[in-house]
Amino acid sequence: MVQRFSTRMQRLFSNLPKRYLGQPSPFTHAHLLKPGEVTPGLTQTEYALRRHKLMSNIQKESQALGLETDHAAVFLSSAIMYMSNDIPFPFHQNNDFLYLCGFLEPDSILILQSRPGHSMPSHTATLFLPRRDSGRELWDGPRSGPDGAVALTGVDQAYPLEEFKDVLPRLFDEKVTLWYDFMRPSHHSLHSNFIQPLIESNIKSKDRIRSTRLLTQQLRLIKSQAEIMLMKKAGHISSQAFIETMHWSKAPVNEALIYAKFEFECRARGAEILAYPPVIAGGNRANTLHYVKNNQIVKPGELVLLDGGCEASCYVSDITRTWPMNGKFTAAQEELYESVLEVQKSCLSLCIPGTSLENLYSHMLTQLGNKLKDLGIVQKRCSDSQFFKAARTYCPHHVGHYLGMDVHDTPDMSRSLLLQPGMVITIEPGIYVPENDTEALEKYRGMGIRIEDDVVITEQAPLILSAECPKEVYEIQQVCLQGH
Ligand SMILES: [Mn+2]
Repeated sequence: MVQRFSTRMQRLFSNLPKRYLGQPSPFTHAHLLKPGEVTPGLTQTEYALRRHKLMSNIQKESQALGLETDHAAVFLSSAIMYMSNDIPFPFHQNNDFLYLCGFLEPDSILILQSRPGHSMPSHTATLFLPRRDSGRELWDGPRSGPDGAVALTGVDQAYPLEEFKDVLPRLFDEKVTLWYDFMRPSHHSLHSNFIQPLIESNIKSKDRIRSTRLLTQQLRLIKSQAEIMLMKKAGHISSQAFIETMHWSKAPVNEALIYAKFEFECRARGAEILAYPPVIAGGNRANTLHYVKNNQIVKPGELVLLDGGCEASCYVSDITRTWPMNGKFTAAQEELYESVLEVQKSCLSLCIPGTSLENLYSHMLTQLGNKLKDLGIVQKRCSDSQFFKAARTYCPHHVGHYLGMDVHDTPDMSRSLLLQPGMVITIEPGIYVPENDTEALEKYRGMGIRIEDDVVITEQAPLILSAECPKEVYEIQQVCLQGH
């Protein structure tokens, strides 16, 4: 099968139009893509295997349900979002759609159809996409068109979007189960123009519409070797950006400037965009967990918490570091910081197959409870359950989440799932002591500390994707004061 794919791939590459497509191609962007790659680091073969696995899982599920129908899985791209009239936001593709075909244009549909007379996972992959239009391309840039899309992505066939309306009714005329994310369609107008009317006019067939949410997330949960290489790249870029930002930042400084510096350092290293609006919180503002205003002055002697990460080649990183703005921790800052760091390392050492994010969360709360007792933040005479409760008060968020193409990746996958090699998670304990917390020792008030790393589960020791990013007290002080 691999031979068949690679021969086909070579043929398709040689057919690649020698013109700009709607996204980088190995012909136009040889600095980003090797021959046979659809997006950087991911080949046509890898995308074809993803579709093959999806159809194989659909087959298993339909067998379990006793469905004796043909199958069609439909995935919508994202739509362009507008900031104001005619002014688009940077386009971001729907990641389920992207995962299955690597196509980066808006207003497109991927359909995977079982082949009548053939057993699954054998299927036909078809893209419907915006037709070439010199008027629109003058404004928005080149489009791939059906020929470019087939040659680049390796799907079986592609047609202009308007032809989709001719295909869709057939899905219900014939005996077909439609697999489609009807609860959260990623493209409102494609959904309401094409698919919603069909679903509504076929009420009796509702049992023939099944969600793809869990199916795609189950695949995306376990990363391939190629995906882990891309996540390593994202972790490397973000870690280097942290080092540069830590070294450069001197108080007093506006959080906005730290934001700009961090984003610059990520993009200068090849990241396309930041993965999410970063939190850059000086002093007590670190106690606002989603502080993204980033517009206040960080004063000398204060800690700054930076929760940020880049997106590079469609994969993200998510790192948090907390460091002292004048380069040296005060005694109280160091006590609190070392406590969080010890808990974080303890959680990291447990990131092995067979445990779960929920188990790690319980472990974090127990460890944090002990630290709160040792630090004197919670009265020593409390009971164990009170320490546990205090840990939840001083760390109101979870220990971590799955990571991948999205920051909060595969959100419908339970945190009770046993970790397996190929899963990627974050580990991010924190202690937050608001300045108005009169219960806490005064010296700790107004500090919020979180330390977050990205971790690949392997058969052996966990692989820390953000390992280059300093977190020991002496390392941080060295980077801040002396450079690197
Ligand atoms: Mn996170």
